[in-house]
Amino acid sequence: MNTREDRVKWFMQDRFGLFIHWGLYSIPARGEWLRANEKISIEEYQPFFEEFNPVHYNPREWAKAAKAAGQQYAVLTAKHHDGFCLFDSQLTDYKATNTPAGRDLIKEYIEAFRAEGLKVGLYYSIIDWHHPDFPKYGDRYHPMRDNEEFQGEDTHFSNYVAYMHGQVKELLTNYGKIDILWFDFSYDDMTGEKWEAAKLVNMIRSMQPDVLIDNRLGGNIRLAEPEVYAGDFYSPEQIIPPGGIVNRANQPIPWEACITLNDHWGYHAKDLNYKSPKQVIRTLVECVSKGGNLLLNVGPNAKGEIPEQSLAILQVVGKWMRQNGDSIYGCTSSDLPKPEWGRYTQIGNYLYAHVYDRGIGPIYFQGLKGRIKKARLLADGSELHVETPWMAEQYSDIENGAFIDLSGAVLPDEMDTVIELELL
Ligand code: H79
Repeated sequence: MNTREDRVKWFMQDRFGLFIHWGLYSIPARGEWLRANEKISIEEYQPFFEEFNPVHYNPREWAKAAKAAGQQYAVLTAKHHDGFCLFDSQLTDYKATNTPAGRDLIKEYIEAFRAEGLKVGLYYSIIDWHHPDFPKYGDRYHPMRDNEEFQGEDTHFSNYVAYMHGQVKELLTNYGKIDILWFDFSYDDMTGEKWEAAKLVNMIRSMQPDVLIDNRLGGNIRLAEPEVYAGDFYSPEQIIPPGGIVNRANQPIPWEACITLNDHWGYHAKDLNYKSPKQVIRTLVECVSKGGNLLLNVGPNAKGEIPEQSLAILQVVGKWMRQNGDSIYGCTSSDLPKPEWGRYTQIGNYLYAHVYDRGIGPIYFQGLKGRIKKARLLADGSELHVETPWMAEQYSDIENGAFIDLSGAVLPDEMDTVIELELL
């Protein structure tokens, strides 16, 4: 029997993934929520469907950029809230195949990312602002929420549920193994059995027992209620849970923080509020230090290109990851308290000290007296020495601590210098 523990093994090992928000909304370039934010009707949105022609779509390049950044998996929007499908669904005409793009873009994504050795995930919005049987009037997120013409409209929500289940079935049938299904999202009474979530997940598990499913179908993952659709991992959005996440028995629950690089998921031409590479690296380290993953988002433009600002950040992160990946992959939180100068990640006997603030003199490790077998600078493997500073016996609070001399060490970068400590 396949358990969540089995399913999430690779996921907790890999730690770092690429989220990709891409669809018709990349043309107006005001983020993926523009239909709801600006109350844009289907008809007003139609020109983007007729124009969608991503002449520079080359998912092999996306995959190479992700791989070079140290990312091990990706999640692409097969369908976002606007209902537009990047895949060749037989259940709708509202798909990439019928735009000037003229083909199944999900198929190309999956083949490209697989070829680069990355795991592949699909984001699928259970919200759908295009399907005629998805309720419009009064739904607090729907673009047509205030239009009187839809008040009392007789929709048949069960048609939508059948459509949604049918599309999930297509995604699990036509592209080989899918590693993650990332559903988004439940709210108010649009939750759980309203989506026929138990039936949906039973179908998914019967088709692809190993696929990971997020926690947004409406169950409670902390309480595992109901177990069938509570989800394999928790999905904090634009936030890192301060102390990680545990269930009632105090056992850690797998989680993945999804975070944007600027302030939008979908391409936004004027949003240049990008995070720095240093912020991104420290965000990744923070996630791992609290037992979680980071799913870092890019929003390719209408031509199919990842914005150059995003590529530049990924490149710097990748350089750091090549030197310091051992402190990320397979690592998790340490039982030691958060140190003054940065953070810890750990795997078995290997403790990784992420030094953000070197300070003056030797660096101090509370509680590690006599426990350090070897210390090295992770970036270049050079040895560091445990020492006892001059007159240290007169300090008041160091009985259990150890000092490491960094004076001769070249600290390779200011973003996060990692010291690998092999513990006894
Ligand atoms: O797919 C991405 C988002 O489109 C979707 N989930 C991620 C992964 C999402 N973003 N926000 N939400 C779901 C929750 C809703 C937030 C809202 Fe709003 C606040 C909706 C209206 C106010 C954000 C701000 C969206 C429009 C304005």
